[in-house]
Amino acid sequence: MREEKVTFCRICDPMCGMVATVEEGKLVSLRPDKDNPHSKGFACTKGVGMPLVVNDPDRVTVPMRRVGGPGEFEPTTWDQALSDIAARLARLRREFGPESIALTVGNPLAFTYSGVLRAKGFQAAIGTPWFYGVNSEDAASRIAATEILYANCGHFPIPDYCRTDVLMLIGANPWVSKGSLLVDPRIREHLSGVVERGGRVIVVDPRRTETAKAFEYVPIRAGTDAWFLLSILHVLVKQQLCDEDFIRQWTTDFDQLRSVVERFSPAKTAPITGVRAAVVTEVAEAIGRAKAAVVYGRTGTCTQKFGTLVNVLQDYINIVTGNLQRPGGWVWSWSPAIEFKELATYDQIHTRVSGLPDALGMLPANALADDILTPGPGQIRGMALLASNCVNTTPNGTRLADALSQLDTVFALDIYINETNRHADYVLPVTTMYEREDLGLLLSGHHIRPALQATEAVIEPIGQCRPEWEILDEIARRMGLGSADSAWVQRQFARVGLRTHPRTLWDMMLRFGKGGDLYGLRPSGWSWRKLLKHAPHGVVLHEEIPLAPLDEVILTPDHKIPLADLRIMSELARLESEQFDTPDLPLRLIGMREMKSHNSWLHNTERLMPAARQLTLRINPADARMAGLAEGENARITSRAGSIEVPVTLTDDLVPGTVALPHGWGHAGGWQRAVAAGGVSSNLLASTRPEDLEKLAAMSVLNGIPVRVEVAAVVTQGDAACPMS
Ligand SMILES: Nc1nc2c(c(=O)[nH]1)N[C@H]1C(S)=C(S)[C@@H](COP(=O)(O)OP(=O)(O)OC[C@H]3O[C@@H](n4cnc5c(=O)[nH]c(N)nc54)[C@H](O)[C@@H]3O)O[C@H]1N2
Ligand SMILES: Nc1nc2c(c(=O)[nH]1)N[C@H]1C(S)=C(S)[C@@H](COP(=O)(O)OP(=O)(O)OC[C@H]3O[C@@H](n4cnc5c(=O)[nH]c(N)nc54)[C@H](O)[C@@H]3O)O[C@H]1N2
Ligand code: SF4
Ligand SMILES: [Mo]
Repeated sequence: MREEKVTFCRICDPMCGMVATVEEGKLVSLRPDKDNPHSKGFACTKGVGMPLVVNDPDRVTVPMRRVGGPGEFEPTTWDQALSDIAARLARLRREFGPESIALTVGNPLAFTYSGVLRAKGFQAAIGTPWFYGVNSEDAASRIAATEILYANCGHFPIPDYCRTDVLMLIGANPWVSKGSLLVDPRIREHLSGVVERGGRVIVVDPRRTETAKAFEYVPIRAGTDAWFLLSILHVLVKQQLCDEDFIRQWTTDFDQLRSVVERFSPAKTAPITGVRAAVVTEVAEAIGRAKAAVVYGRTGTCTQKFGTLVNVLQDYINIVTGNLQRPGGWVWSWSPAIEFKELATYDQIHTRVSGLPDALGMLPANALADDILTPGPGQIRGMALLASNCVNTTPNGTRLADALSQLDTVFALDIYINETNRHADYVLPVTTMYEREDLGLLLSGHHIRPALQATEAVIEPIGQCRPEWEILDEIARRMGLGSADSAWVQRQFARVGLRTHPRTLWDMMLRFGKGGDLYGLRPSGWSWRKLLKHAPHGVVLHEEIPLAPLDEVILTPDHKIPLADLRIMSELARLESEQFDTPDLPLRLIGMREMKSHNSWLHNTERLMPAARQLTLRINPADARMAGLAEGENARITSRAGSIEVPVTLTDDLVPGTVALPHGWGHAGGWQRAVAAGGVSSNLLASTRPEDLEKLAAMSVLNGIPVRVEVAAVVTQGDAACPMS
């Protein structure tokens, strides 16, 4: 039988509508859903390629138990795996306390509502403070900045570009990434719309990216954004382009900020940033004079040495120009659901060895190896890896892999055996997005056009796969903890057989929210069931973001934004004493995302990894010439943390002095095509040493890493056999 089922993609933030074709219970194809009012027929190549992942013969579809060295697994039964994991974790918990067990979560977990709920519940049931994840390679600095400025780190502002006149994108490449920490499948159309309306889009990036090619481009030297933004603020202040009324009403300590930015004239910052003073002045004037303007940055500005400071400076521009929470500015979107305020913490929990801060309850994954390997109280001995490939996606994977292999018990929930979980004792097979139901609420406060969609599972689980939540529930039950529910009461009910389905809680989050039906009291509102029945293609709730009053989003005690927080002032002092030149490592390494990659996990299909595709270092011809490298030749890249070899691609897209290398390559494990594609993890060049991390959010520095690039030594057979010679 052939059926078509309406659903949506959950690989990345836009959550594009899809129509799935299912034949005899098999997902055979996906196409963009033209009737979806949110994505209106858009979907990318990764999204429509998902059937190849769902049906991938390399996928883990039965529980796997490790029987030898890394990656040596044999199939086992669910019962054996669950009993053994539960017994071993229960013993660790009894003998060494709950803090001997940690969880590490990866990005795909954020796209399974039930997985997220039960991951937090599993943590609560065990009673461990240790919940690690890739925030430290992604958004922790955004979270820290949002807390420092607005005491509201659970809800970030987004750029209201559908109504703006000037948009400055700094460290973001939405043409490829499709937008991040904002939800907008029509982002290309909306950004182009700014220019069509007579406005401007200015892209500040060390690489002339796909986005930069579509708009105005300001090249910048990697890692120097703080100086650039300070000089923009300098011009805004000097030329009296600030909104004095707004500043008076909604901020404190503007005078202090003014005296700081006075020291950063465009003439002074130009030699550091490579952005000419005239360009800085022109951009600042455009922002300052526009009716509505907004600055938006993303991973390029988050994962750098001054990541939190840079995020704060971006917001300062939005704030002092009065563009906060006004049409076309930097705004808090409207969420139809209840928000998780209790998860909104920053700097409340700290890693055990170096005391690094959490961001939204998540500890930096770059601290994992230390926290596992350092003996003493709270040492980690057991680990749950939930949709994580941290050995590849966080710095110094070699040491982390070594640390994981020394743990007493590790289990992973994944669809593949990857570089990380090949060191686990068990890899348990989970459903993909098309084998489970969902209601996309987790990013519902970040929509450019607030929308809702729910989906049933499109096909039955493949093989013996189970959804994450059922597995975590069962392990907790066998450990004698009742279930993996967050609430103690629910865990007690589960002990007597009364289990709560995660859907009940999630539905409640919607029904009690601003877009909910209040269980019948608000008939125009929505519930999960009503969405499935009356809006299977999804529903757009507002064409434009309804803006809440400022005192509902600025949650500091006086509802004012501190412009001279001590943490930021001390980062500014550190910036001013920064020695930027590193003559032995003259170039700066940045990352880059490719259309056919998604972090580390979509490299195993022919569609996305055709035979000819390979990892290369992008380098400006002038830098290549200096290094003696020609197109396609092998380069050795050396940073303070490590050294790797990759062939080069020469391109004028990069400003001289900066080189770019995609992350997520260099595979091991069960994904054979990915392994065969070769390459190496760019994160071997990044550092996990606490003194090398960004100071306020413990960000890994992944952009602006000082490196040296030279011709790779030709390795002969004899050399390879004797690496010490
Ligand atoms: N150098 C450098 N490093 C980076 C970045 C960078 O820009 N530069 N970016 C960082 C960012 S922003 C992120 S988000 C991280 C991502 O880092 P990670 O989350 O560690 O890596 P991913 O490749 O996203 O996938 C993790 C695993 O999830 C599995 N998976 C896929 N779908 C599912 C599912 O439905 N359920 C389960 N249980 N597992 C699933 C995949 O098979 C994969 O093994 O990488 C970070 N690392
Ligand atoms: N195709 C694809 N799409 C993805 C992903 C993927 O891996 N592949 N990952 C998804 C995930 S998990 C996330 S978090 C988002 C991220 O979404 P984005 O942040 O929009 O994606 P990036 O391409 O990493 O954009 C970062 C940009 O910062 C630039 N940059 C690097 N260093 C600096 C610097 O020092 N200063 C400035 N100003 N710019 C700098 C880079 O050149 C790059 O253009 O993308 C998501 N979408
Ligand atoms: S943009 Fe993201 S959500 Fe949309 S189809 Fe592509 S991968 Fe899926
Ligand atoms: Mo990410």
